[in-house]
Amino acid sequence: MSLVRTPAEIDVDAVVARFRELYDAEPDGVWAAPGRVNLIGEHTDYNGGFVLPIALAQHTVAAVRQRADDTVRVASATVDGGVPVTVELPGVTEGGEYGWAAYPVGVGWAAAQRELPVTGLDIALDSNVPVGAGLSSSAALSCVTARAWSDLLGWDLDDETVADLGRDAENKIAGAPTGLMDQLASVCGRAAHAMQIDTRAVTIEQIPFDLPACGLSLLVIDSHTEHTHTTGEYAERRHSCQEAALRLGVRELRDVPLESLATTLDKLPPLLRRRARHVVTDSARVEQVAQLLTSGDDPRRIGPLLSESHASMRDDFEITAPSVDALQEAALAAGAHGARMTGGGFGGCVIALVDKQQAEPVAQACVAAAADGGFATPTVFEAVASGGAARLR
Ligand code: GAF
Repeated sequence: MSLVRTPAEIDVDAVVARFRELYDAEPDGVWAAPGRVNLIGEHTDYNGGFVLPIALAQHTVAAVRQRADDTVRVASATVDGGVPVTVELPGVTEGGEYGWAAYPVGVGWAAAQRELPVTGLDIALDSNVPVGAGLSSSAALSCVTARAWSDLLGWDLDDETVADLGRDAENKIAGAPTGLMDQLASVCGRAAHAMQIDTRAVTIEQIPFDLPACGLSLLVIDSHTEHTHTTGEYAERRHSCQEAALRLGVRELRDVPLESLATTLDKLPPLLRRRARHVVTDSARVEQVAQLLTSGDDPRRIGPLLSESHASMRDDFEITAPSVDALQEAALAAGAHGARMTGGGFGGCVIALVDKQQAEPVAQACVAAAADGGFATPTVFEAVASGGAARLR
């Protein structure tokens, strides 16, 4: 039996049927927004640097109806046994406790802050984006809500602002101090493309990324070591980067030149030196990977840069985990052209660039390595670069 498994599709009719059952009404429409994997450029987004994500085929689907009042009712097939959570929008404040509902209601809060017209919503959700795996299930949730609210109330926003509503929900209402990469990837994804994002300018270059056409696969190997960005480690890394920039007298680590990196970083104490070195070199690797992909070169050539990025996250930024390191090493030993952890870290997924025929042996090697190390059995699927948040019906 194959170890590389395609996650089950979301049954959109079933989401609509569930909406009718819960709210005794028809939804006004159905929207979807994807999770993402980041090819390279980790923890660079809140330093003004570059990132290179793709939107996944795995997504969150929302059947939504506009209400005449300020109440949001939101139910998910994947949490709380599908029971709706009810939140009154005028009572939503920074620092409030809303559990997972913080992501959808936070979007309403963020829209109100921008003085956009906001009403309540009834929402029924389902998702096949793995939760706690570093694949941006939270961005899929906030962005599907932002897209639906925007369409229903005619907000007429550009994609970057829709993504920013999702980021505000995550930062201010869910309490996770993230950058903007995940929400931009979820809103702006394009099939068979990767997005080179300049996170300072907030500009996106869509780069052709059609691996199947080159006989390649991008495997996502989920370690099942759960992570979250609402705990202290992510915030601590962000704080270290700000501290390093301050000591170096630059606005953000983006402004540290790569050419004189070693001498510039000598001014920092060892820990901050390592943190800054990761950010500056990983942002530079994004540009190198993007350059290789746009030059029409063989995409296999990006492999070593992916693996270098992993080493940098492991040794300098210290955000990998033993289970994740074991999977990365196993994938390389089994013939992957390159492999790295993707996402915020402290667990989550490894991505591995493999020749199509190596997909199964690499998956097998990862399962065996996890067993040897006493780690959870990983699950493996193939990442397919897909479209961003959109109305389905
Ligand atoms: C998480 C965050 F949400 C992103 O903004 C980014 O910082 C990423 O970790 C690390 O690259 O996904």
